[in-house]
Amino acid sequence: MDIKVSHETFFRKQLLRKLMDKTLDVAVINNLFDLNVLNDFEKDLQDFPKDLNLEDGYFFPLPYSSIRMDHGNKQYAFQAYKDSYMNLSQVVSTPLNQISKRFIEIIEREGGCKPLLVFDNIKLNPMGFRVLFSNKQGIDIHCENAFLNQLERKFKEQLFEKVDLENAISIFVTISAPDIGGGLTIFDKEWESVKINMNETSYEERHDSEGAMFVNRQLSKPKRYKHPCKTGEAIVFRAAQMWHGIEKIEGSKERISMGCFIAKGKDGAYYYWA
Ligand SMILES: O=C(O)CCC(=O)C(=O)O
Repeated sequence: MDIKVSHETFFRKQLLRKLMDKTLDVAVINNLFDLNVLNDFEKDLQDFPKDLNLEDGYFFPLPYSSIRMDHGNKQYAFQAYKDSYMNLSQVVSTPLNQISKRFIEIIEREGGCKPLLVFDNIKLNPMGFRVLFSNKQGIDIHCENAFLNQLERKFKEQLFEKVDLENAISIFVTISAPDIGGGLTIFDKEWESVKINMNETSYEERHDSEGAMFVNRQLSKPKRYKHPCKTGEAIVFRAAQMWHGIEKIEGSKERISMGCFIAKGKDGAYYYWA
């Protein structure tokens, strides 16, 4: 399978439609953000809660894929998710929040998307930040569906009731690129035919950009689409289905990105969450 890529100047609803129809796999949007609004947020990072600590970086608020069975009962899982978002929305005036507000405006106005999860009528900021450490391994090779077997059951049911979760799209914008590395690799392997659960893979497999994860399971060596990391650029792609990863970060700078997921609702509207 050839990976279908387009280069765009704007984020549009029509683009989402093509990704959802699978007539397109990846869209790169040049300079989605005015680079000036990207300045001056790095010092804020100190104050933000590091909700999901990983070996190679941290995410905040908690991404949906981390609301696992080990969060205990339903109430606790929702509470963890909600608290994490409430913490972020309290730091309203920082540059990081300005950036996410601008991003949300783009997603809602240009993409016609609505927030998926509203708690107690409070519209929380459905945008996730991902900070990847320098000289570390980036983000594991995964597809979002490969976490579904670990999701807290009720939380998962709620998502499935509302949207076509298994065909969700990811959009992320790089707000600070590292000196070297941090590019996105997408493989020509899809969840529909390659169902490997994340908790059945090794760290080494998840960081082998040649595709050991597939070859070790008697699948063909994958074809890849690689896109370098560039500040201000956004990438929109079929993340729930297509296996992908973020390559090793080199040099002295962290890689910082911000993003969310978008899926078609059972009512035909597009919804976003992080
Ligand atoms: O670089 C990012 O922010 C995330 C890339 C990714 O793994 C995703 O969008 O699913």
